[in-house]
Amino acid sequence: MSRCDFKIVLLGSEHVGKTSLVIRFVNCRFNSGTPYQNTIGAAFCAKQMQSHDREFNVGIWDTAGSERYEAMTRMYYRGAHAAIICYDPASLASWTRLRHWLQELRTVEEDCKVYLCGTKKDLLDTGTVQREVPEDIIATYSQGLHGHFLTSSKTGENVDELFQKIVDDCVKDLKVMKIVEEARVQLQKEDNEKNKNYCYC
Ligand SMILES: Nc1nc2c(ncn2[C@@H]2O[C@H](COP(=O)(O)OP(=O)(O)O)[C@@H](O)[C@H]2O)c(=O)[nH]1
Ligand SMILES: [Mg+2]
Repeated sequence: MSRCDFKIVLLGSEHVGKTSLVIRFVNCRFNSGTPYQNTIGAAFCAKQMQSHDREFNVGIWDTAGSERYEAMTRMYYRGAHAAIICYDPASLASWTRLRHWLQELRTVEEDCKVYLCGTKKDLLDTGTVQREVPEDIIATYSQGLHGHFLTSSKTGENVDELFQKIVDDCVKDLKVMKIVEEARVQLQKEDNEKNKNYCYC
């Protein structure tokens, strides 16, 4: 059995740190000093995670964020259980754009759980950059959503916590879990069917 139980999609403007967040979470590393590489269309990766003493296969879609690929990005919202909408606290433009992603997402996947993620916390902590998005605005805006995390892909701070919260929330959601269980049963059936048709002689 290998299909993903949960689908998470990452949204947000170019350069806010979506790809770095996924790489930190999945591969536990940070590519500092390497030249910026725009994600083309979207990239997919998966990770095994635990919640409530059970194992889940989590699929993560990292989208491009560029307007050039927007029509394509919409394809990746479909069926998403959760979305992480990233912004850079030092970039007001990335915050303004966030509303757009939220509206887009809601038109395609009404029930999708939404998490805001302020990126590059290490740069704020060291005073390398100045905060442009006021904290009270973020707090007000996050109220109707499933959570807000301030992360650093460089240090790893709050990255695991963000993904763990998403999976824990999905596991607690009976509607989501019903679909997950049904998909697992279906997959098992298909596996059994394949094995039956296989000739061992
Ligand atoms: N210091 C620091 N730099 C980061 C962090 N996350 C991303 N970056 C840098 O920001 C730039 C854009 O990151 P990337 O993940 O490619 O952004 P994307 O376009 O949203 O996928 C890259 O130069 C990263 O090294 C972080 O947490 N801390
Ligand atoms: Mg990227």
